[in-house]
Amino acid sequence: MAIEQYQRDFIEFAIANGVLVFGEFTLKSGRQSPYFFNAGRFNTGSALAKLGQYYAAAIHAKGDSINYDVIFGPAYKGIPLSAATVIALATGEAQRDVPYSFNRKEKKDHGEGGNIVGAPLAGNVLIVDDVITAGTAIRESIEIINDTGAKLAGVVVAIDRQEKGGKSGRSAIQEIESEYKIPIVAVVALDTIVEYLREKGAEYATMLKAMEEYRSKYGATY
Ligand code: OMP
Repeated sequence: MAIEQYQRDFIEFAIANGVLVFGEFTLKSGRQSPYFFNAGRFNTGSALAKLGQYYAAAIHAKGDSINYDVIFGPAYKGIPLSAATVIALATGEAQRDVPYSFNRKEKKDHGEGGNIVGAPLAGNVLIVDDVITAGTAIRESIEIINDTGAKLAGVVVAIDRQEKGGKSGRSAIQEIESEYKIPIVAVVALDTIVEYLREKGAEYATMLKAMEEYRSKYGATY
């Protein structure tokens, strides 16, 4: 599998910030994972600025296949990610000033009504989130968009863990793409990380072995 230079850079950037870590982790799905991607650790101005550029580049790389008017960041982790992405879209190569919004998790009964904060959810909405494992979080976000009557344009995440989604052996992303007929874009996937570790050789040999074992247990079959 070929790994692109920007993906290598992104993995190194995530490792350097303690975002991509190796060890033993229990996931939301209950699976025991040898790695974890904690986007909350991109917690400085410069890290967030750079992260936004990776998301913008991933969207840009898809060209016309993603047609979006608004970006939506699901609470909580999607909020800074969507803000960083629209800043990068406005100031970077795309030079596009895109409206964005996010949801509140709590119901609000005073002031500005509704659970959506920011730009109105109208037209084609692109969801920006952190990670897809079994797809539960993304399905919840998709429901929020569908409830508003806006159209879902697609989803962009930093990492696709390429794990089996439901009953089929396909990945959660593949299942959601075919169910909702939308594109899902990820900066990197499990395969990219495995390939990166392989390139690094002895330094990451133990992690590589654990990652390959995990992939054979929970990885999607294509
Ligand atoms: P699913 O809802 O199973 O797709 O899991 C995705 C969510 O799990 C993310 O939005 C995170 O809250 C969390 N998560 C991570 O942040 N990083 C990981 O590497 C793995 C998970 C996870 O628990 O699966």
